[in-house]
Formats: sequence, C-alpha cells, structure tokens
Amino acid sequence: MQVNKLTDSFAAEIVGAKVADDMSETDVDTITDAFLEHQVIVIRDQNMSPVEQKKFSLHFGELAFHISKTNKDKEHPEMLVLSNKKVNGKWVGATNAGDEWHTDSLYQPVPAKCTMLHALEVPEEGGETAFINTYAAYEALPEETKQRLDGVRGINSWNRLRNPRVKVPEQHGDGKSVYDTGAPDVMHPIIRTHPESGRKALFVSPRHTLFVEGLPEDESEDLLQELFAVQQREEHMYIHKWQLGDILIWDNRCTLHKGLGKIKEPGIRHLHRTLIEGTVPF
Ligand SMILES: O=C(O)CCC(=O)C(=O)O
Repeated sequence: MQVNKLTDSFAAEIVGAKVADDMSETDVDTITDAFLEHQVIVIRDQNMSPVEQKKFSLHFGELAFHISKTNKDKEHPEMLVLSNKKVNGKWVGATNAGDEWHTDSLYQPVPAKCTMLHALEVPEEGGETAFINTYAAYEALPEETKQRLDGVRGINSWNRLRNPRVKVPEQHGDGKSVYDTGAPDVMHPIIRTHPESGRKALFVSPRHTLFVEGLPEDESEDLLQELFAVQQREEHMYIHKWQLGDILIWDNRCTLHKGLGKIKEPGIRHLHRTLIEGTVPF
C-alpha cells in the first residue's frame, strides 16, 4: 500500500490497498493514520457492496443517519445514494445534495466525524468534489481576527429557506417539506479544536452558518463573508476528479467540501455515502 500526497497542503491517495472484511490491523492503521494526517483520502480501485461499505466505515466510528428522509438506500437506511440517474422517470438518489460549501451536519448538536463516498459509476466530464483545508484557513487568519473569534459561536441551520446565500434544489420544489423542519438552530465554536490532532480549524460554512452569535445581522454577515473568503483561497483547495472504484473519505472537523455538478450528459455519477458520528465540538 502506498500513500501519495495530492497537494502540498492536504489530501492523499492510497494505491495498492484491498479493502475487505479480513484486512490486517496494520493496513487499517495505515488508512486511518493517513486520514488523520491528510484530512481527505482517496483509496483507489475498490469494489464494495453496501454491506462491505458499512463494515469498512465502522473502522472510523459509529454510523450516523443523515437528516434527510429521502434518497436513502432501501435496504440500508444508513446509506445515502448520490446520483443523477433516473429509473422509470424517477431520480434514484440526491441530485445535488452538496452543491454549496459545507461540512457535514454542522447544523446538528453532534456533527459528523467523517464521510465516505464510494464511486460505482463516474462520468467522463464533470461531477468533481472540491475540498477546503480549514486548518490552513484558520492559520491564514489575521491574528486580530483569531482573537476576536476566540470563544465566539456560529449559529447553524439546515434550513435553506432561511439562508439567502443558497437555493432550494429543483428536486425539492418549494423546499418546505424538506428544509422547514422546525429543528432548532445549533451553536458551535467558530474556531474548533480537532479532538485528535489538537489543531485549530475554521468551523463555519456558507451553507449552514447563518449568523455569528451576539452581532447585529449586517456585521455578522460581513464577518462571515471575510471568513468564507479566506477559506476559499485557491491554495486551501483540492478538487477531486472521480475515478471508478474510488473510496473518498474526508474529515469534517477540518475540511469543507462541495459538489461541483456540471456532469456532462449522458454521463452518470452514482455514489454510495456513509456518515460517521463525531463528538461535541469545542
Ligand atoms: O456530491 C458531491 O460531490 C458532494 C457530496 C456531499 O456534499 C456530501 O456527501 O456531503
């Protein structure tokens, strides 16, 4: 097994691995260590059934359920299907679930540790997934901003209807039944300390962070836009071009991601997604 860095900053690919139930402890350790070190890893050239994916996910922690009631695999409700495929005129999965920069389940009291996507079909063009290194974004903040944010929390929500920065995907009509769930807003520290590495990361996203606690709305939006601009600097990014059989795993505690869409027809991108429980951010 070989681990190759994909950018100077973060992300790595693992080649020569065989993900299987009977993997050795050493191989599992190599993969989980690479995950912690590189924040985003892609294990090339695998072929996992949903059951195998769930088992492999357990090496990273307990499985979590996605908030959405739709787009789940019928036999494995812990598994979400991301797909632009239609069968008998119906979408078989979420068509653009992650179309804005986000970290998974920031809107929940205990956000996810990591997410795993497995590529079962990939298009020739388009459908990339982009990542931001939010350790690097934190480190790039002016000292004064770091101090200003010390102990300050962001107010986060899943509800797209309350966030003027984002749109409701066409698939969900006016979006009320999907997004207007009445779930309470959730506060998390804007500067998060990673529970395993001890490093600090900038834990806000345009998709889910509505406000900064304690600031008037316009000041809050100005500050958030400043933070988003630092996150989205090109030097903090990695863009993943999918290959068939890829297993992509990212650390939601120190990255943001976004699906870039624009899949060139008739290309199909069909992915299986599992989510792993995290811990309360501090
Ligand atoms: O579709 C993509 O490329 C991104 C998916 C995503 O945002 C997610 O699984 O949380």
